[in-house]
Amino acid sequence: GQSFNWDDPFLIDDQLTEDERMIRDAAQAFATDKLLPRVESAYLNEETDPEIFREMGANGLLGVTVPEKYGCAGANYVSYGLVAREVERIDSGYRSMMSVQSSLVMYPIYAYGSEEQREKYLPKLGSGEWIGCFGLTEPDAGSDPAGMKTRAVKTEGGYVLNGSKMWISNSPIADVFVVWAKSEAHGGKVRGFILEKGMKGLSAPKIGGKLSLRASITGEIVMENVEVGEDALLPNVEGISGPFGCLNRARYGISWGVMGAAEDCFFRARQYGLDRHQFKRPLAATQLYQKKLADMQTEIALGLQVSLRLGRLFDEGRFAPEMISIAKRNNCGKALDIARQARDMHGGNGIQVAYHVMRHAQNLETVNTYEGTHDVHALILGRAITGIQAFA
Ligand code: TGC
Ligand code: FAD
Repeated sequence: GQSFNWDDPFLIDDQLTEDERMIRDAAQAFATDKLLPRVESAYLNEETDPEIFREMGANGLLGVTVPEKYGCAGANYVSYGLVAREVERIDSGYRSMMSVQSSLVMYPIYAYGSEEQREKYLPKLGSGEWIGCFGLTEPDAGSDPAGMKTRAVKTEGGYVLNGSKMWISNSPIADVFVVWAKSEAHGGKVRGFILEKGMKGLSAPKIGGKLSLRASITGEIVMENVEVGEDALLPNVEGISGPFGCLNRARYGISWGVMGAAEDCFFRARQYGLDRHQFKRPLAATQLYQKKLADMQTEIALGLQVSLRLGRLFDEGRFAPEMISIAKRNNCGKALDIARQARDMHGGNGIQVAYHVMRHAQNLETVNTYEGTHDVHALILGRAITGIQAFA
């Protein structure tokens, strides 16, 4: 018969191709060697090392689905998900840095950009020489991005942009800004623009004071009469479905990523329970402790299987946004529960940075909120189930 692997109950590893396993192993080695040694001090000091982008690029982890022609791996979506899982096993903030660059900056330039834009930006974003950010959310438009106020007005040679974006990952250190604005010349429809650091009127102040995702820098994007040429416009998409097309990819990656964070919490809680003795026996010998471990194992096994299925559907071009909502919403919610449980199971040590679990739990608060909150994804599904739109 088949033996049971407690850390891979349904043999996910078996369901991967040789190429996928190779990318997964490379990402795991990179994450363990380069990210894990930095994360405690990065988190405590709220410091983001921009060098990480260069290192991720050198290891082929940026824009993994972008074709080799642009200096990227040209791998499939399952591989992208596996990279997210390995990076987020260390920290959700590091995975954010990677997924914003890959899904929210490189993907729209690849999918909606001109050949000139692709050639100009993709190789440097893929190598990590340039850092990208994605500006959709605004102070008064979060769950409802269609309510954005940022405007692009046509001039003789291009556009003038005015507005402000809020909660933008990477923005204070970004070289390239993919920004979404309503364009009067296009009937008020949302259009995408590529802005560059140093443009007159463009600034990106850091947002301090975060108690979550502290290893990933977050900022605003402020645009005061920023003038761009016609070549800054992403020519091949119009309407709010443009940014949503990027979010689909990022949300899919997050569904894998959070399972990596959850696995780290599960593995650590298991080991802690075996090592720590109270009442003259290991914590892991108690029924309550074992039940918690069984719940973690179950939710991780189910969540990974859903992400893998979704990745296969992506690679066949057969995904629907609602499928992504199920995976993003459920995997984030379960990962957050698992991290909180693991924190509790570590007792007092659980509040220490050296034990990692509380950092994961704090990070997952953000991941449960960004890219569509847990409740917003419920409403997307509720609309699909009932045919009734409950947002507004
Ligand atoms: P709705 O009326 O539903 O649709 C308007 C148009 O958009 C199309 N569409 C989609 N297209 C592709 N993919 C999707 N997932 C799509 N969802 C909708 C739709 O077909 C329609 O097209 P058309 O041509 O008929 O006009 O749109 P709505 O304005 O009512 O939106 C509702 C809602 C709540 C679903 C949506 O606004 C939403 O998803 N809100 C959440 C916002 C969000 O996720 N923001 C994320 C910001 S980026 C971020 O957080 C990065 S974090 C860093 C990291 O990833 O690590
Ligand atoms: P709100 O939309 O105000 O929601 C507040 C609460 O109300 C939530 O519980 C929500 O579920 C609920 N709610 C809202 N509408 C409804 C409704 N109709 N019915 C019932 N409940 C509702 N954005 C980017 O564009 N780019 C980025 O790189 C980026 N990075 C981020 C990094 C971090 C660290 C964080 C925290 C956020 C980031 N975001 C980014 C923004 C993120 O996508 C938004 O925070 C998120 O979409 C929620 O919007 P909001 O914060 O305005 O909350």
